[in-house]
Amino acid sequence: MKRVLSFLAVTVLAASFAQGQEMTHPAAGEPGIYSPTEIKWKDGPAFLPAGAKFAVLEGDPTKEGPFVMRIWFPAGFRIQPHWHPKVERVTVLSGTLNLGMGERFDQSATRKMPAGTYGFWPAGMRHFAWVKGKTIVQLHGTGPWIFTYVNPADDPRNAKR
Ligand SMILES: [Cu+2]
Repeated sequence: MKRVLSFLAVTVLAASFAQGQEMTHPAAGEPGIYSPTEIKWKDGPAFLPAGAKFAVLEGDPTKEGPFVMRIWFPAGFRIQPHWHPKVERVTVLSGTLNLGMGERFDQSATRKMPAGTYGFWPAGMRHFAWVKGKTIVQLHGTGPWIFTYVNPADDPRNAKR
């Protein structure tokens, strides 16, 4: 059944390309073309403090398998020290991400990642970040994507309920 469905999906995809149609509004995580003006941003993700927005473009970061997501940070946004059990891969699309390594947030000990920069760091590496102006990053990797703060008090998921 799954094979039939993916065959159908590929056929539909091929057909829409053949007709020269743009697949302008794919559902989040579904095959298609995601032009920057059509990306549907949502508040979140839940592991970040309020103010950020995100959009999942491919796959599902909560499940096994590859995913691509974007995160929009407002000016002045900070991400406290945290780590992931898998390699983190970040492409800065606009603005500048300032990234530091270590268990303690230190704004003066960060490296500038201006638009166009790519970086990846190993699983388990403790790191933190901040932005001066609005910044968009693209995160791609393999789910499930787990985000663990060094200090649990920094985790907004703990503040709820
Ligand atoms: Cu991270």
